[in-house]
Order: sequence, then C-alpha cells, then structure tokens
Amino acid sequence: MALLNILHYPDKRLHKVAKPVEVFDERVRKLVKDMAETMYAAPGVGLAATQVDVHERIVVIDVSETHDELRVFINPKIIWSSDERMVHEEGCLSVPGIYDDVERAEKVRVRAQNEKGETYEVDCEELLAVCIQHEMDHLMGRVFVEYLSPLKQTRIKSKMKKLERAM
Ligand code: GNR
Ligand code: NI
Repeated sequence: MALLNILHYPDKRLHKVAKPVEVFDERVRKLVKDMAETMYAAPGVGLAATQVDVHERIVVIDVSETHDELRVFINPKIIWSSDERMVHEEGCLSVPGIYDDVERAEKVRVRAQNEKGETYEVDCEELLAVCIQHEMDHLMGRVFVEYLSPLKQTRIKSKMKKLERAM
C-alpha cells in the first residue's frame, strides 16, 4: 500500500478530464487500494483519481462514521437525479481549509462498476449524494470552488498560493 500525493488548487492538472477505465486488472485494484488509504489518512470522505494526478474515472467514498464502508465507483454515471436541490457545506482535500455552500441535486441514482468490473446501481442521498456529485465533478476537471463567486475564487487562489509558498 502507498499514500499518494494530492494535487492542490489551482493546479492545472485538476482540470484534466478523466478517461473511462477499460481494463480491470491488478493495476486498477492497486490504485483503488492506494486511493482508499490516501483518503482515510487525509482524512476525507471521498477521493477522485484526478486529485492524485491519475486521469481515469475512478472514485472512492466512505461516508460511514466507522470508516469501514468503502465504496468504489469506476466509470460512474448519474442515471437519474431529483429535481429537488439541496445546499450543503463542502470542503475538498485539494482546497484545504476552504469550506462553502454548494447547491446540488438532493438525490441521485448512480450506475458504476466495482474494481472487478461488475456493474451495479446505487441510490444516493444526504452526504453520499453530495460526495458522489463532488467527486464526479473532479473527474470532469471541475473543483467545487468554481461554483462560488468570481471574487471568492480569486481570494481562494491567492490564499492557496500563499499556503504553497509557506510549505
Ligand atoms: O472529505 C471531503 N469532505 C467533503 C465534505 C462535503 C462535501 C464534499 C466532501 S469531499 C471531501 C474529500 C474530497 O476532496 N473529495 O474530492
Ligand atoms: Ni474534492
């Protein structure tokens, strides 16, 4: 197992669009394990491969309080989303220290594959719904701060650059 390096906004590589996984081999299973280890260590409730500079459609999520319910979403697709919307405060391991409200669909149904390539569907609500939409945005090269006002984005960028310099 290995901890992976997490890219920090405003790194350009966070805006790359991930490609579908076609081969479900040992490499993909090791990447999923390393992503899970990296997410738990951070700690975070989700991680998209984009954040560790791997541009493939792979997401890991664990929203359980006991940190023992790992969910693996490979090639995820939202096949239904509710018209009802919700506002939830979000944070991101790629934008440390920044938390702000984002409006998203309240419920989504997702079709994805597991690390063996088996297709499954899951109904998501509450934090799981927020998180899968946040992670699927990463796979499209989108970071949650891009939903905030241009003024907030400018402030966040300069705060992040200052932080990087201090590290
Ligand atoms: O750890 C995380 N917490 C979180 C809280 C509210 C909404 C979304 C998230 S995802 C985040 C981890 C992360 O950056 N995933 O991409
Ligand atoms: Ni994130």
